[in-house]
Amino acid sequence: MDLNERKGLSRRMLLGATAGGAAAATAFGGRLALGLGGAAGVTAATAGAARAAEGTGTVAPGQLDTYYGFWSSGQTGEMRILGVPSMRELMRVPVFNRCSATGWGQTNESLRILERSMTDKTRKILAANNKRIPDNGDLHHVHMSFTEGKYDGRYLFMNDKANTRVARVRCDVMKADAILEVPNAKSIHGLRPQKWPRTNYVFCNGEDEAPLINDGSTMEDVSTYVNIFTAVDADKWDVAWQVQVSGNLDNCDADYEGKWAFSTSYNSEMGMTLAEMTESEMDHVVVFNIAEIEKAVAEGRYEEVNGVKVLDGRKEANSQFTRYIPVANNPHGCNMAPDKVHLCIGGKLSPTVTVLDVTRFDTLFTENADPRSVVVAEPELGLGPLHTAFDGRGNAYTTLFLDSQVVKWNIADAIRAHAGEQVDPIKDKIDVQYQPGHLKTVMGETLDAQNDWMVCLCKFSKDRFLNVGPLKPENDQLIDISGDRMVLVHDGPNFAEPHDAIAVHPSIMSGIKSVWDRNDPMWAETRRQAEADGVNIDDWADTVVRDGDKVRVYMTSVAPNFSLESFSVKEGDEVTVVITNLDEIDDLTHGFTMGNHSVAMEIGPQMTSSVTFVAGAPGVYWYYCQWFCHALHMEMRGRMFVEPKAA
Ligand code: K7E
Ligand code: CUA
Ligand code: CA
Repeated sequence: MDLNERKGLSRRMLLGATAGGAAAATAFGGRLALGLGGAAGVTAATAGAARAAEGTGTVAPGQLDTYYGFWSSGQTGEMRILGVPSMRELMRVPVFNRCSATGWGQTNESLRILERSMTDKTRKILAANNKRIPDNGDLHHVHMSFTEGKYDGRYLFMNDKANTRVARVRCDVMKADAILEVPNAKSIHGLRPQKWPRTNYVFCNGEDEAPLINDGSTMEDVSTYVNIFTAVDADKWDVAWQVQVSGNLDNCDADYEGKWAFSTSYNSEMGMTLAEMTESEMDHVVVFNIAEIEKAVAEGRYEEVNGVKVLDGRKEANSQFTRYIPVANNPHGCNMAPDKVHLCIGGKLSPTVTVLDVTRFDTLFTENADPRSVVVAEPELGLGPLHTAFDGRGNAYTTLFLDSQVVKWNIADAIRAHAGEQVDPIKDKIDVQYQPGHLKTVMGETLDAQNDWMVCLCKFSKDRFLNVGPLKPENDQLIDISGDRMVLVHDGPNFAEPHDAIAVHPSIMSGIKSVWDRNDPMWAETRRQAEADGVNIDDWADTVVRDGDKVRVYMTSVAPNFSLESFSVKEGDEVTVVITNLDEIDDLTHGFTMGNHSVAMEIGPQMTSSVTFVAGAPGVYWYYCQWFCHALHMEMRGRMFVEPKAA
C-alpha cells in the first residue's frame, strides 16, 4: 500500500497497516475486498453500561475482587496477579527476571531454582558473559494446573521464549519452585497443561527451528533443522519426552479427554525469511497422539538426544505419533472450547477461524483419512483473527488484530452455516484500543467457563492515557460479556508486555498462605548448611561461622531488630548472610539490604533467606531492613566491618 492510498484512513486502520508490516498490508486488501468496514460492529453501549455504572466493574475500597487474574508480563519476565474486575495490580511474582525488591535471582534459594536445570551450552555462554543465570525472560503464557478439566489451585506454569525455559509457580506461596531449560528445543512459545485426567504433562512448543545437533557445523543446510514439541513432567519438572515435527510450532492446547495435544504452525514451509515463511497457501495444525507416544516411550522406540527421549513425528516419518491438518497460511491461536469438542484455530492472515471436532481425531489415524474431514466450521470473522476465548453459553470471542475489534460468535451457528444453513454466526463486535492479542474470559479454558468478564489484552494504547513518553503502556481492557452485547468497562494500562492471562475464582485458591511454613522446602539446603554449622535457624540466632575465607552470618529478625547489630569480616571474604524472620504476623515482611554491595532480599514472616557476596573493600557498611515493618523500621539496621587484608 502506498502513501496516497493511506490518506483518509483512520488512525486505527493505519496502525493496523504499520504494526503488521507487509503481511498486514496484504490482509488490508482482503479486508476491503470483504467489505468489512472499520466501524462495522461498533457496540452501542447501552444494556451492559448500566452494570458498569452501578459500579460492578469497579470495586470499592476495602472490597475484594471476585476473581484472581494471573497475567504474563512478556519481556518483563515476571508473572503478575491482578484483581478482576477492579484490574488493580495485586502482586508481581519474579520468575525469569531479577527483582530488586525480593532479591529473586540473587538469594541462594532463588539461584538454586534458577540454576537447577541448565544445558552445558547455556552455562558456557553465561560464563563467557560473567553471568550465572540469564537476566531476562520473555514470559507469554501463564496457565494453571488442572484436575478433570478444571483449575485445581496447585501450580501455575509459564514459558520463557527468550531462553527456552519453562517455570512452575507454587500457588500456596506464589513463588517459582522449579525452572527448566528445555534441551534440544529452541524458544518455548505456546505452553499448555494437560487438562484430563489431571496435569501430568505441560506441553511446550519450540518456535524456532535449528539443527538437532546444533554444533556450529552449518547454518545453510536447513535440511538439518528440526522443530521440537516437548512434554514436561509437571510433577518432576523434567522432560518426559519430545517429538520432532515438520514445520515450526506456535501456540498449543490439549483436549478434555487426555488423548490429544495440538499445535499451530505458521512455518510449515521451514522458511528462514519472511517471504519464505508466508509462501504456502496452507500451513497446518499438528495433532499429537499421547497414547501412541507413551507406548513408544515405554517400548524404547526413541532416540536419546542430550539425555532426552526424542521421537520422530515428522511428516516423512509416517508415524502414528502425529497428524497434520492443513489450515490457512500462518495460523496463530489454538484454543480448545469448554464444550469438550471444538478446537478453534485463529487464521491470522486469513479472516477465518477454523473449527475442528477433536472427538473425531481418532479417524485421522486410520488409513487414507482426509485430514480436513475434522473441520466442522470456518467462519469469516474479520481481519487478523488471533486468539479465541469462550463463555459458558456456547459463544466464542476472537480478537481481530487488524480490525482492532473483538468478535463474538456462536460455535453451533458457525457449524450450521458451514453445513449450508442461512445463519450468521456473528453476534456482536466491539472496538478495542488497539491491536488485541490474547483475550480471556473467566475460567474460559476450563469446564467452569463463566459468562461474566472478558479481558482483552491490547498491544497499543496511544491516545487512551496521558502521554508518558515514546514508550507507552499496553492496554488491558475489561469487557462485560454478561449480556447479549459486549460492553467496555475499564481501560487498564500495563507495562511491557502482557500477552496472556487467566482469571480464577478465589474458591480455587483456598490453599494460599499468609505466613510461611518453617519447614518450607525453599530453604531446605540452607537449613542443612546451618545444621552442619551447629546453628538452629528456627530459634534466635546470632552466630558468625568462619570456614577458611568463607564466613556465614546467621541472624534473626523480629521487628524492629536484627539479632546482630554488627559483625566483622575480612576484605576478600565470601560472606553469606542467613536470616530467619521469626515474626509470625500476617504481612510482616522484613528485608535485608547491604549498602554498596548490590545486595537486597525479602524475608517474609517465618521465612529463611540467604545471600552470598564478597566483602570487596575495607570499611564500615550499614545494612538495613528495606521493607517497612514498624514505627522503628528506620532504626532496624546494623554494621558490617570489613577489616583490611593483612599486608
Ligand atoms: Cu499471540 Cu506469544 Cu500467545 Cu502474544 S502469543 S499475542
Ligand atoms: Cu524490618 Cu523494616
Ligand atoms: Ca506459512
